[in-house]
Amino acid sequence: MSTKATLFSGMAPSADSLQIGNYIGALQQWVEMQDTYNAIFCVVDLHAITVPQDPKTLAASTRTTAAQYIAAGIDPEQSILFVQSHVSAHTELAWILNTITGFGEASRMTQFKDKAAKQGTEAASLGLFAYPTLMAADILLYDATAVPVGDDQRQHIELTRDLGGRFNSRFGETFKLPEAVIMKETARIYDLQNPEAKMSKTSVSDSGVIWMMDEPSKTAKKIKSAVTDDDREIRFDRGAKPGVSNLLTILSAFTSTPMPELEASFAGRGYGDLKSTVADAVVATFEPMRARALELLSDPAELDRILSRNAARAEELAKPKLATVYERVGLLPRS
Ligand code: AQP
Repeated sequence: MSTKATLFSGMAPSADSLQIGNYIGALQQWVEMQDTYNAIFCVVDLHAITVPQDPKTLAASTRTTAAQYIAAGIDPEQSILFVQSHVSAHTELAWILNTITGFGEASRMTQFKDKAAKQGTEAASLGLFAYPTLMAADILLYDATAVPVGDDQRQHIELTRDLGGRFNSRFGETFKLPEAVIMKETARIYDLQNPEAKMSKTSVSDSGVIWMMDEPSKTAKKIKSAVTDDDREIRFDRGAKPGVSNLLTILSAFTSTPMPELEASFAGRGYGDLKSTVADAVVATFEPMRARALELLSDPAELDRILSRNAARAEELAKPKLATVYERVGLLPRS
């Protein structure tokens, strides 16, 4: 690999399509960053099984997520694009990190508290509790210093830095420590029907979620039915006008137009006009991506070959790092 810094990021295949928030908050920016970094993009299937999931659909969702990365512009010849469970060093390093993570330290992770609360704390698994140490392993294995994530992941990057630093001071300099690259402030996208709640792959209602794999007519219909307010003015104000602000955020991301310019261009125009403009912009971007993803999915054997080749590339980097870790910890090498 070159002298470029390494970037690692991933998304969980927790649904049969990514949603527009995943695109604006992550994927769109990954594509912009892949030339600047040695970029590694992972479909984190082992993270997806930390909450109840359907084993009948996981493999298909994993393929679809990978196809969507490629369809959005991730180049699997240039960047490394692979499936987490194909490289066993991730779980092996996660175990080592578990042994140097404090129980109290892990208990402070707010995402665990949020996700556990969704299922009822008693039902939360040990895997969900250990999610942040697996994520730390994902990052530290590759000496990734750039980790583009949403603001909700900041605490996990801090933990990764703490664990990497702790390992280095106990066992000798082994890992580079990452910096979180937090995505733009405006990048958070909210549910179309409930614009106070973050849009999620696992949102309860389908009508509030714009899926990248939805048919264009369905996408347009959902946007045209988005909740707004009784006022008539089009301006960005998350507190007073969450629905309108959400639509403006989407339009700003899809047209690369700064918010004040966008607001000025809608002066005197109505909500119907705003919704049609947003729908056109989203459809224009997603329609060709959906077509490309469907094309890739029509030949699963070829897609699997791409993923397998890329897993080998990832493994080439991960294996020697894991061997160093085992040696530093004092594990007896297998002869
Ligand atoms: N609504 C959103 N707005 C902006 N960014 C978002 N991301 C997710 N939702 C939004 C970003 O997408 C990446 C996805 O990471 P993930 O799949 O590991 O999990 P997540 O953040 O929990 O995503 P979801 O869609 O909400 O999935 P579920 O429902 O499975 O929990 C991250 O970089 C995130 O910031």
